[in-house]
Amino acid sequence: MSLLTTLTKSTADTQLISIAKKVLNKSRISDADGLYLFEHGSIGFLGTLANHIREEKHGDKTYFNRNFHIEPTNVCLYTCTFCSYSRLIKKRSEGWEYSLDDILDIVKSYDDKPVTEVHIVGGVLPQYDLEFYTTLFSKIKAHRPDLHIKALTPVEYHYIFKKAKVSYEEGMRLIKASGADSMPGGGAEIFHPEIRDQIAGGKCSGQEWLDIHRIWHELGQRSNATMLYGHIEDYTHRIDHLSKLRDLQDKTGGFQTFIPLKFRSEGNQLTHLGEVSSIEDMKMYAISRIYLDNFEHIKAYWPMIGRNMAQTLLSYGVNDIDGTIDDTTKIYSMAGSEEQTPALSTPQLVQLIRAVDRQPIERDTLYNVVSDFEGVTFKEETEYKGYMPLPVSN
Ligand code: V47
Ligand code: SF4
Repeated sequence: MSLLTTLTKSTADTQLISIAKKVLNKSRISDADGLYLFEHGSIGFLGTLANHIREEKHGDKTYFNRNFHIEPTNVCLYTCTFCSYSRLIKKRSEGWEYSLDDILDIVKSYDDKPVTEVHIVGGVLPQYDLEFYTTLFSKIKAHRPDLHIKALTPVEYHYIFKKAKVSYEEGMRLIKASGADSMPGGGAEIFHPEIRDQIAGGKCSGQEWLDIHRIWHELGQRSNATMLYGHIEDYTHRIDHLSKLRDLQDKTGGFQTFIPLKFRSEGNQLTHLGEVSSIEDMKMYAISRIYLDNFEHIKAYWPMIGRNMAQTLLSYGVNDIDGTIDDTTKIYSMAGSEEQTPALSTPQLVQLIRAVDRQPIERDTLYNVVSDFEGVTFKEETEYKGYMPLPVSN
């Protein structure tokens, strides 16, 4: 039975079928189609379509990398209402503020480990300025040239360039020259000012976020994109966000991965909203895969969504689950994620992917294959056997 026949049997909705036909004919869906999918697409319908695209692009290949995070500080000038991690300047004694040497010591502590990427992102504070970061990146590169530096978001860049009185173009050139290799997808939240002003007021606008990524791409560099969903936005804001990303990607082709980030509600000013259901998560990932036809990869970041859900999402358009992490990020454990000490060894990640009949591929940040684990088995005691019990927190 063809996929279209299967889909036609699953719904009597002719508009859904006409969207499916576009997808199967590799035509782009419109914003109105995207909205229709959010409003009327069943989880079975969306999953089938998204999985078809995922398997056409990547087969069963599921990517991860060996990485660690450094969060220079959790003290922040801004007061994003969804953020559980930051401490206001007036309460800075409750947080941490690493010096340049502290950060270099963390990098050095990985000297004997086969990691390929360091992900650096944190709060915004005056002492972490353009000079601090260019010095930091050049010292990391001098110490370990093969370590890919994925660092900072337009939120930090906008702030440090303004403070240094340099244009975005000049600032990004200096950042590139100092050794930063790529930019993570954070700080995007929801671009639409109606929502952004309420949840992330004061930091860079949606347009500024897009401008900084465009300039970075024009310098020949790659980056990721995210969207924070499941709080006060509605489906029109989500489509507006996806549409702006798709337009920029048409112009530059510089985005590698799109990462939907589910709002986690513990310990922030939006706790009263609670969290959206797993069904809503599956829809969000599937529609991202269907709508973003010019993005090669869709990532489920397991420390945020939880490892079990990350496995499920591999059938809803996802083909990447980020990396080993090594318990080096606090952003999601502080926001109530299931993953309170996020760290998975390479054998555990391989087993997690194999447990749902997908093919694990270790990649570097730019998706070059490091290992396909063909014929590699791991010792019994390190195996990840499907749905592992989650750590219990008290
Ligand atoms: O920008 C903060 C989000 C982002 C919460 O590019 C929250 O490979 C949900 O962007 N609930 C930072 N989300 C993390 C990020 C990221 C993570 C992993 C990989 C990559 C990549 C990028 O985290 C922030 C914000 O959107 N965030 N608090 C919260 N309570
Ligand atoms: Fe600061 Fe980032 Fe938290 Fe906003 S999300 S308060 S910019 S650390």
